[in-house]
Amino acid sequence: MKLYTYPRSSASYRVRIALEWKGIAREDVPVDLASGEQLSPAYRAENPEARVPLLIDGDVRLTQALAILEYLEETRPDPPLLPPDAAGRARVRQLALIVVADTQPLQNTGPYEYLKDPLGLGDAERGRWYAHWVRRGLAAVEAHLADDPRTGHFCHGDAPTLADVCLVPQVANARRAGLDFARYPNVARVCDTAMALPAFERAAPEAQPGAPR
Ligand SMILES: N[C@@H](CCC(=O)N[C@@H](CS)C(=O)NCC(=O)O)C(=O)O
Repeated sequence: MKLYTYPRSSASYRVRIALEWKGIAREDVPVDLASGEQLSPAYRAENPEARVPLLIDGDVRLTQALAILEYLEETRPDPPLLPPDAAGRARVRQLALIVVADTQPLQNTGPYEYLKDPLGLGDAERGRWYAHWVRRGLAAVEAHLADDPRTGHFCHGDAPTLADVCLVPQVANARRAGLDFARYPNVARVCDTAMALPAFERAAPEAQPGAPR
């Protein structure tokens, strides 16, 4: 399998975690988001969305991390990243989507840069934007985790699921940005538990070749 990836891309990080968890070997193709390589004609020819991740599995080419995660789950179900019951799977997808659909897109590099040029926002205003939307997303996850007896060592029960796979990279971003986690004790707890697992460690940005220090 080939994964077009960037160390600090949280969407790529989700896919790296799932591949590591399921023991699937991969070849990484680095795409340097810091220099805007994703916007180059050469990369757009690979992925017209001009974003990472892109996964190639034989004849299958997939973008959108959640679609990739579901594909991996269906084609390599062991070890699972979704619970056995329909309501549990829906809860896991609900938690994952708070991150994937409602949080990460608002702090992603492309939109974040657009706030500066052409919209003209300074670093302080952009920082407020970032913190506002990430806090709102984390608060939503925190409320669900705190209120539900199905929360365990991880977001859903005592084994990692796609919810943890999506939450951990978002939390890593937020910690790098210096956000305070005192208001999100359950989020912090499940992420610390997950990050201590070897599969999650191997997928982390700092464990990737060429990762920025
Ligand atoms: N919805 C997509 C988001 C992909 C995405 O936003 N990737 C980011 C890195 S985490 C990216 O490539 N950003 C570069 C840009 O927006 O120019 C997914 O979940 O895969």
